[in-house]
Amino acid sequence: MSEKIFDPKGVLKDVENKFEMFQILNENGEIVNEEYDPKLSDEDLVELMSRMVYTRILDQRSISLNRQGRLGFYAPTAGQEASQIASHYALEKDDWILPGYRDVPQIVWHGLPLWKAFLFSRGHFIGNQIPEGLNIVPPQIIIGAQYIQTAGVALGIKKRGGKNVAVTYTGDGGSSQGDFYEGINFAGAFKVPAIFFIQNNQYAISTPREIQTAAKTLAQKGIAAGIPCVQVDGMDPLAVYVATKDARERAVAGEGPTLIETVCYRYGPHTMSGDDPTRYRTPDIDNEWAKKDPLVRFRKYLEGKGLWSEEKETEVIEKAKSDIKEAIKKADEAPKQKVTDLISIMHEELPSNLKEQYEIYKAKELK
Ligand SMILES: Cc1ncc(C[n+]2csc(CCOP(=O)(O)OP(=O)(O)O)c2C)c(N)n1
Repeated sequence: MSEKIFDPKGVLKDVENKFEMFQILNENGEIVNEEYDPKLSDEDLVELMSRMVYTRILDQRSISLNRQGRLGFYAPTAGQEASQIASHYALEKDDWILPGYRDVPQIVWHGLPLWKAFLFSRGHFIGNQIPEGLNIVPPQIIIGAQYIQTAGVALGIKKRGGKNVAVTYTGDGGSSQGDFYEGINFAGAFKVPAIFFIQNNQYAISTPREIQTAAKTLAQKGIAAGIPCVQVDGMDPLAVYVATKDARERAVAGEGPTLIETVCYRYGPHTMSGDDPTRYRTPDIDNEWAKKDPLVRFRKYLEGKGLWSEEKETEVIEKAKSDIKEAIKKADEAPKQKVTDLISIMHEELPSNLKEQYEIYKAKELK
């Protein structure tokens, strides 16, 4: 028995001190945690790096297309490639992904055609029509809502005896929402196969992580829900991959959900809708995080193994650019959306009030 049975402060301290950031590959591209090296095949290492480079280009091009007025809503992803792409790399095709608005790369790598992702950005309903057979839910805009939906999807998987998992992502800000707590609590209580990510990119728009919550880590929030939880270096693709793979294996084995905090950084603005990051962070902070860049450390690691070169990187960049060019062209060919489309795609049979409105708009559109 512990010596002190009344020690609320000590209990908190004990719990918080348990959380150490899990890392395998350091900033210099060196393995620092041999025991957990997933020993991925050369093919996997190259594929993972290729996907991260491709995604960085997709981000750069999306920003520039947005500035040209050719895309609409866009939330930049640079800096979060390890968190997004390496977590996705540990999943299987039949796993369900319930993304937030910044998590478009994961659903693109899960099979969503790029031209549809561009239409999502434009607010076109076709962008939210996920092709049959893809286990993807359209990106959530309401902060945290995807957490409760994920608990529900995972419960469905469990009831059907599925061997897949439901995976979701929110941000550091999202982990302050009621939906966040409800989602992890429900998932824990029903022991459902879910993986919950908090991508702690340090800011919720302009609110820094330090004033978001009194909790020392965001991972520890899993403790109250009684679910396994871990804080991972979100700039380290190998650590993110291993944590995800482990969570997935336990979920599929019937051991329930896991909460993973990936400590990362968003290099760009919150969205392209007008916030100015220089108002809430300094170039020094930016520079500190640039040194941790997931692409830089993974490139060093792969170059050390003779698996990566400038030519290979150029090849990936050119492929990304040509795919993007083709996809934006295809997005441009989508029919202009009409009010009647928005009404009719929501209901198999229209309620009488909408039927009335449908007729009014139909008549207008025929003019
Ligand atoms: C319920 C709700 N409240 C407020 C907003 C407005 N809003 C959009 S993004 C955002 C910040 C989210 O930050 P975080 O969860 O850290 O995710 P990040 O954008 O950094 O990925 C807020 C408050 C919203 N979309 N939904």
